Amino acid sequence: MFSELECPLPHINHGSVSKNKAVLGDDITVTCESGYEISGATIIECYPNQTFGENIPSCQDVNECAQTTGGCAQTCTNTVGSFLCSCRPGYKVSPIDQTQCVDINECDVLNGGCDQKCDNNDGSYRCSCNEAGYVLFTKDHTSNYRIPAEETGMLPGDRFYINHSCVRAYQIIRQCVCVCVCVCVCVCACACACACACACACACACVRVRVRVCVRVCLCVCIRACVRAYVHLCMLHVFVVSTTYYNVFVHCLD
Ligand SMILES: [Ca+2]
Repeated sequence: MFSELECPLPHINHGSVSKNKAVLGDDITVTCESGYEISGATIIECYPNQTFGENIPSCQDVNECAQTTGGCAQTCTNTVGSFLCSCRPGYKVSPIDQTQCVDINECDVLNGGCDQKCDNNDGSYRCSCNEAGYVLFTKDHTSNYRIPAEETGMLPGDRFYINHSCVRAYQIIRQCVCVCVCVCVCVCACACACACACACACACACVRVRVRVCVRVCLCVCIRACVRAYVHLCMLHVFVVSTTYYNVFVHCLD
């Protein structure tokens, strides 16, 4: 009896062979696990030198994200032998279908970190201030409030949490200076009495700290003229000096 020449079966990482024994002339088929693809010949033969030759196939990882993003709705990450779907900030993987993403309602947890009002939206949320006299702290120095040196304003719990905190609105200081100038001019003529009355009223409208000077010149001119007229009345006197001529003269009276 001659023993058959056997070929030792190759070890294929992440793969397997179709037989548990191979003798001279046998063909075996190599298959890969899910998530891997074969590199090389699928079928190998047992040769007289009791090997399957030098070109033993191997199983290589399949990059599922390379095509159609692995079926992930948002982000696909390839792993060795598999892949993972993940979601952008503001979304989470759906518990029903792990390739899909659903919105996170941030307002459900600690009111989204908002001081006052929290509005959820698809992929995000928004804080706002609904109490009178308050505004949203959107950046350092909002309404004159400064972020302390030891904080960034970007973390929950910061004294002024950007886009979350509400601070009192900047107080507008109104300061107006009004100046009224009244000028009265009396013009009298002839020794008559003259009286002038002058009144000024100024109004300032200021925005924030601003000094606005309002000058109003009120010119009152009172002219009172007294005219004394002297009228000379003239009377014509005609006397008959003689019967032959007439003598005419003019006599003026006060
Ligand atoms: Ca949201």
